[in-house]
Amino acid sequence: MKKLDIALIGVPLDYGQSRRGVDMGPSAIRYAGAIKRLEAIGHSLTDEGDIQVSAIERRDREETNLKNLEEVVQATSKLANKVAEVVEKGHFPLVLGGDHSIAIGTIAGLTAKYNNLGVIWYDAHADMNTADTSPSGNIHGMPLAVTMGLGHEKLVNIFKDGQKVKPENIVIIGARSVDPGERELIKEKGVKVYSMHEIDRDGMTAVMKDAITYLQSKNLDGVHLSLDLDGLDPLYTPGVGTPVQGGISYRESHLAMEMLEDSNMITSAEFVEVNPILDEKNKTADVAVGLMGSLFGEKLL
Ligand code: HAR
Ligand code: MN
Ligand code: MN
Ligand code: MN
Repeated sequence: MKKLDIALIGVPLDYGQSRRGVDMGPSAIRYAGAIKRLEAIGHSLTDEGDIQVSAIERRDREETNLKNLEEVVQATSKLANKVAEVVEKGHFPLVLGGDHSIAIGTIAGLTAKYNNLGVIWYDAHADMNTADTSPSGNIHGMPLAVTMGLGHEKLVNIFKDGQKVKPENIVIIGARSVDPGERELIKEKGVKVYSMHEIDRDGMTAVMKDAITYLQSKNLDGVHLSLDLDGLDPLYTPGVGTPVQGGISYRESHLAMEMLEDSNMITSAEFVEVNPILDEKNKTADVAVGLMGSLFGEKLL
């Protein structure tokens, strides 16, 4: 693989959901050796540190069912600016979460460089709720809808107004917990979904080949990988806030990363939802770093 200038950006945000601890994800992933691992492959890496996340003290909070909306808007806006800055310098952004609401900022910032961006959403969930369909009010269940231009205007208009990615440029892999409103939106917008059913039936090799061919047909100028560690089975990644049984295996996930590396299409990535409080001896962060190894060109032999 060609040598990259990777810019590592931590986002210690846990306001997009209701279980504390995922804000320690960036530390856990750094502790698991992300930097050394990527440098050993031959890439050069700059640690840009963490985006500042703060609780907002104000009385005039807008009436909304979205939890911690102001905090998420502020943190993701800062992240979008940072991602835009590094991507314009020619670096490969590697963003460490934090809960999955951070993808709103990452993807918004990427539009500074990419005009026809593709997104691979590796996740047990579709994350395509809006305020109207969300069963929880948790913003980490909404980033993919926001990216398509649907949802609260404060989220949709981060960095620049409106839609950031076309629905037909999105591929979801690993879905097995999809809410009724999300299911409707998937159909209505024509989002490509490889659920656990397709992975079981056809195998990960066929699924990834198909996903890659699909995205290659879209004339994209970049592809972002948004990897939620709950896409894997909780057997391998127990340290996540919303585990769902029956997920993608460890080996299938490595294979998927290796096939993406072979495709040469990935231009940015993020690893989210690592919660060290819920984890077993940093196992989930270790898996995240291992997958980064495969994605960035580590070879077994
Ligand atoms: N679909 C549910 C909701 O919107 C659960 C979402 C959980 N999301 C994540 N990210 N962990 O994938 O509340
Ligand atoms: Mn916190
Ligand atoms: Mn997610
Ligand atoms: Mn998820």
